[in-house]
Amino acid sequence: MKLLQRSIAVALAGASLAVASAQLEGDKINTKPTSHPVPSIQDTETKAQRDARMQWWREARFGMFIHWGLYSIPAGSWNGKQVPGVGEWIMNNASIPVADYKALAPKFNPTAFNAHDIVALAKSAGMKYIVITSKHHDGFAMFDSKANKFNIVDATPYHRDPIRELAEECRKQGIKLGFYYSQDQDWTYPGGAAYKTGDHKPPKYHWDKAQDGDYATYLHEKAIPQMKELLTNYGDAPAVIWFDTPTDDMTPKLAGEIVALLNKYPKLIWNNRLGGTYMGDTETPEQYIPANGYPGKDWESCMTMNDTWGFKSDDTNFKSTETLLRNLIDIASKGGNYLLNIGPDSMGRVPAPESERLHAMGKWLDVNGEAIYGTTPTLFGDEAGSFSRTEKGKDGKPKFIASWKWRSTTKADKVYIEIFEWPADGVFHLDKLPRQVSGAYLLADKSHRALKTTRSGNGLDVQLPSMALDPIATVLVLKTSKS
Ligand code: H79
Repeated sequence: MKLLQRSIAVALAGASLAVASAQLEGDKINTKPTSHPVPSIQDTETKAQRDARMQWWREARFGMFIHWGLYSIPAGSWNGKQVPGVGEWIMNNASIPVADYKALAPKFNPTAFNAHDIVALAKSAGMKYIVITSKHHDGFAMFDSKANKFNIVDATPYHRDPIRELAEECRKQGIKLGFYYSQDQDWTYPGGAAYKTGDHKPPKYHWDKAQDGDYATYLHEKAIPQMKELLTNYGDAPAVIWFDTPTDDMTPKLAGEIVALLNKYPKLIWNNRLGGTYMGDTETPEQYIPANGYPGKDWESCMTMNDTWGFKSDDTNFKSTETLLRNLIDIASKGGNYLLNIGPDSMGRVPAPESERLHAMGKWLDVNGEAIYGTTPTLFGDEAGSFSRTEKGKDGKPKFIASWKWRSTTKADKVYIEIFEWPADGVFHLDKLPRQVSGAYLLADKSHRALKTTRSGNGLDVQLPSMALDPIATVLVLKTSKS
């Protein structure tokens, strides 16, 4: 069966190859002929079209991820025991039978959820888009679905559609909304995929007979109809579809059926996790920041504030505002976006440590946002750190040792230096200068008082005030010649 599928895929690839090469033009991004049974927008658009489609996303730099679903009820513990691992994985990690997990739905009544307040929180944090879990691996739809009854409107006493409420608020408050949709893993619908944990057995790693079924049937009966609902029922939204955890079950042919649907929405941005060899628009490093970004590619680091995506009552291991802001600046300096997660609880409340940190980040961005939004990567590069000559990372390759003295971002006629470590002698020194500098000031100084600059070798010395203006990062602006 597997072999047969493969030979069909190869035959199809051969057929579309001829078509794709006939369409080749000089300005296409993908100059190699595609082997996709259904060419995606990335296969066919020009570079100029890609740039226009990605523009808002590239300028945004900072987005809010929201992981919210039934898993916020157990909040990390089952039958009185703490279950190790991320909260939204509790069904898999604790091998919860389908019927028992589904029994959470009648208990879900998040009356404290307030779409206005969550959108306002994202805005005050300086975030430019939101991506929310419309369905995670547990298969529970957080939206009104005619395609499947296991959803928040039909299966809970709440009977409301938070995705609709968020879509309306996002439109009112002028912020983009994207939908996370677990297209491949689905632990409560027969045939949905499951990643292996614990002692779950191959080939499907299911833990309940109710999960057995045909994967293509799951896609045709649930995932694809639900994606159609998400793409048609929410006005302007979604601006983004955020796929996750593709398995080998997602063949190029099956993925092509999803791509045919996505292709009807030419403004849509989707990530590299669909599967079936489709590369999507964005690289998606999860819980890390790549040493040098992905030069020439669009990318987004998604990260948690503590150690879970879905709410876990005992996870108080929150990163400091300092770490979160440094991450945002680090990511921007490497040309990526930061998709920072919140995990509302079973009442729909945002945990206070999360909203506090977001407000603090927003305060910094109110003053220093022009050094983040719409910028391009550093013109320097060595400031982020270097690969160790002796230490090896988990992958056996030289370990990247980050340096946290400063970062840099760039605009057409400005170079921004985000200074973390204030120089003891008050002089900020650059070894080299990528452009001619005509002036310098601090963003946090409202009067933009000119700072004294002197050439020093091939570089520059800037005379700073004796104290940093911000305890986390003070932004030095260099006015420069045009790029
Ligand atoms: O939605 C969040 C995660 O639930 C999801 N992606 C982010 C955005 C994700 N699902 N799987 N993975 C990421 C990667 C899989 C990791 C695994 Fe494991 C390691 C699966 C089994 C071992 C982590 C640890 C999950 C269960 C145990």
